Amino acid sequence: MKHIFSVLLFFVVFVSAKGQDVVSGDANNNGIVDHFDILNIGYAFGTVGPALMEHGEDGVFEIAVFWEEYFPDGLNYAFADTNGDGLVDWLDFISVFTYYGEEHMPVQPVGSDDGIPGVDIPLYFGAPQGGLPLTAGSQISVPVYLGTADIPVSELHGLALTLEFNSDFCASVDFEFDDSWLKLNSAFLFEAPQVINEDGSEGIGKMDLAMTHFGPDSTSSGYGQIGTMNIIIEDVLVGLLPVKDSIDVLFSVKEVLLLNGDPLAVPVVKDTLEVMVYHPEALVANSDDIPMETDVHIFPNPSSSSYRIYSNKPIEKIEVYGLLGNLISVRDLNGKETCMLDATSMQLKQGTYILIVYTGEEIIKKKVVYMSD
Ligand SMILES: [Ca+2]
Ligand SMILES: [Ca+2]
Repeated sequence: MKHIFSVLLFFVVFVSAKGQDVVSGDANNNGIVDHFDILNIGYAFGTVGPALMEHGEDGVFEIAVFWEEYFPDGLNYAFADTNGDGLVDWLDFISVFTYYGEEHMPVQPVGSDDGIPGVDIPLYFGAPQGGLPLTAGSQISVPVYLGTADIPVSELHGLALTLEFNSDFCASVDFEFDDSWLKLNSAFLFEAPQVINEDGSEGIGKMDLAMTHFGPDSTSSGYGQIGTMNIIIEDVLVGLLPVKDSIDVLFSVKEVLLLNGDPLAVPVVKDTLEVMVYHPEALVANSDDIPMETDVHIFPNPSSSSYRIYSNKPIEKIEVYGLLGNLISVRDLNGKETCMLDATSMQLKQGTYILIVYTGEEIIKKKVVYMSD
C-alpha cells in the first residue's frame, strides 16, 4: 500500500510539474529578475536536481521533474537553478546579472515586513563622516549598521536591500560591505548597476545590493556596522539649487529582505538619512549661521522605546526639552560620539521633543517624536 501511495505521489508531482516554467534569473519566481533572487540561489547553492528542459523561448526552461527540496514558501528548488543545468551554482548568479530587471509576469512584491522600532532588527545609518558642510563636489562616507547589542541578528543567511536617493545632487553613490560580523569570506556580494531616473521619474536614484551565504548551513550572527555608503555631491549645482540656498537630500532604505537560516524573512526597521547640501555661495554668505561641521543622526525616530544618537564629533552633553521649553533630562557624555536615550526612563508621553546636543564648539538642535505603544 505504501508503495502504491509513493508511486501515486510521484505521479501527482510529476504531472503538476509539467508546464511550469523557470525564467532565467527569477529564482524566487515573483515575476522580475532582481537582487532578491540572489538570496534563493545562495540558500540552495550546491544542490543538485533533475535538469530542466530547454524551451523554445530564450532564457526560459520547463520543469520536467520537481526537485526534492522546497523553500519555506513552497517554491521548488528547481526555480533556483535558473540556467536549467541541474545544479545551483555560480552560473545561476550570472543569470541574474544577464537578465537583470526583466519582468515576465505581474510582479509579486517580496521583502521583510516593516519592523517595530525597539523590537525588531534595525537597519540604519550612522553620522556622515568627511567633508561637512556639504557643497558642490563634497565627499562623505556614511556607516551603515544592522542590529544593536540589544537587538542582535541571529543566523543571517542573506540580506538584500534597495537604497533610494535624490540622484540630481549625487555625482556618485556606492556601497562597500564590511567584513566584520557578516563573515564575507564565506559569502557572495552583489551590486546591481545603478538605476537612475527609473520609469522616467525625475531625479530618483536606486542602488540594489545583496549578500548571501552559500548553502543552508552557513550563517552569520552579530550586530554593528555592515558597510559604508560613499557619496560624492555633484560638481555643478547651478540650475539645481538657487544661489545662496540649501536643500535636504534624503537617502532611504527602501526595500529590505533579511533571510534567517530557515530561510524565513525577518522584520526590519528601516532608516532615512537627511544631509543638507549648500550652494557654494550660501556657505560664504551665511558662514556665521552655518557652522554645521557636526552632523548628528538619530535612529529610530519616531520611536516607541529608545533613541540611538550618533555624532561625527565628541558630544559633551545632551538636553531633552518639551515643546514648551521645559527641561526633561540632561545626559553627560564626556566626549563620547554615540549614546542611547531611553524614553521610558525619561517618562516621555506621546509627542514631540527637542534634543539639544552640545559639542565643544557647537550646539545642534534636533526634533524627536515619541510614540507610546
Ligand atoms: Ca525575482
Ligand atoms: Ca544552474
